[in-house]
Amino acid sequence: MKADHQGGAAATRGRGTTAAVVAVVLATIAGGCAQAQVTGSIFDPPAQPAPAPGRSSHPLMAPQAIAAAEANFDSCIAGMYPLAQAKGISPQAYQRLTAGLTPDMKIMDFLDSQPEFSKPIGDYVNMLVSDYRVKKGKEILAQYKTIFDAAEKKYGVDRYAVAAIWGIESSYGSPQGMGNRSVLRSTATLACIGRRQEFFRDEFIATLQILDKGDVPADHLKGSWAGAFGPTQFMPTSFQRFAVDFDGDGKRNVVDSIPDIIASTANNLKLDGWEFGKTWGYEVVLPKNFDYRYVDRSKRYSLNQWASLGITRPGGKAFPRATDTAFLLLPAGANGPAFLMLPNFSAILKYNPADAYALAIGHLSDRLRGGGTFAQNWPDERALTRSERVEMQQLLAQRGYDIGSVDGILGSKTRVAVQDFQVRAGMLPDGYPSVAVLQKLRN
Ligand SMILES: [Ca+2]
Repeated sequence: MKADHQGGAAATRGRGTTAAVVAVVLATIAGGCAQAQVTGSIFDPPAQPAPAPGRSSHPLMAPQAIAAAEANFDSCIAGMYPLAQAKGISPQAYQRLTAGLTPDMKIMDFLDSQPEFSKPIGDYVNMLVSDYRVKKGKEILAQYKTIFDAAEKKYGVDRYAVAAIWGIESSYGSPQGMGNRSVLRSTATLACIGRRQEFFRDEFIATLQILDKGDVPADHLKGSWAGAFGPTQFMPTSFQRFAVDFDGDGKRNVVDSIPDIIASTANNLKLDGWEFGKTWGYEVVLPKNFDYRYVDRSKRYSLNQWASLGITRPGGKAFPRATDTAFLLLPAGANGPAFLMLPNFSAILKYNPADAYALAIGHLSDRLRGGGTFAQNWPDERALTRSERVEMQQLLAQRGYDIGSVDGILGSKTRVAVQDFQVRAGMLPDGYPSVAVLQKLRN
């Protein structure tokens, strides 16, 4: 699904409620992905005090701007009709579907919240790949075996990956995981108020199309504050691109129809580049004195080449298909597990561009297939808080590094800068923005 990260807690795709905290950390600390999609449920921060609107410095989030947009809501909705018309929605349908719509102002708090998450990344992965999800996922795979058989055959996507997405996104359709806000109201609100209006106009129109066609009954079209819905948390525009009718009733109902849910999610992964018969990645062990400058996702080598650098799998297992290319990822830095990531990891990242989230999906898929837990332990050290991430960027910028904008989102530029700084400071250059690196930068 498309990515559209604008920074801030509220802007990452990532959809299950249990995962609430994950995507922030993942996208900002470990992920470093320049883009991530807004989907919201992951960011409904139930334990967080709601921040005051206007906490970000964006002019459209200023209290006066929000109040003015709220007052203008009806005419904003009316003004979007041409966009709907271009998608074949009649004036009558538009009138009917938008009648009585009011903005959900609570969403502005979510949109602008920037919670401080500093749990270690391993905690998030462990939280996501819970014993419950492993057990429930195996049950789901057995219960819907014939559907998984058919979808796997048609779309060429590993059933365990589809089942893992289902599990990570919503704990297999738990009401809490799916969110309970009207998708139409949420997307209408975000299309007219706040700093993401342009992005959400498309989501709003896509939502109207779903309702106009009757793919999902209106009272079932509920989801996260940002409009992700159903057990695998489709955004409305992603639904339009990827959803399929797999039970043959003429509706693409990714909320109520198990065949449609499974096949649509498989179709999404397929169109995002899933290669059938291959895995997403391998946990690997690095040799002593490894040159950590290879930890760079732009360095893609064959598994053979990686093996020639002394990289092995835990237990000494061989790499199947040694010509597959992969990049080396150390999600928690040199003190944590290492992985060689294959192209299917990138396909999962398109579903949710947060490393730990994608790692959780990959790992859960392995667990569902019967695999074990990771061989290496996650380090106990905490991740940087948001203010520390900002400070790290400021300190790097002061030393002349180009780290992009100072926004607390540690992307690839920051990682490269950290790596270079580590080399100069005599540290292991794993590119990981650790507390130790920050302390060294302060000196
Ligand atoms: Ca259907």
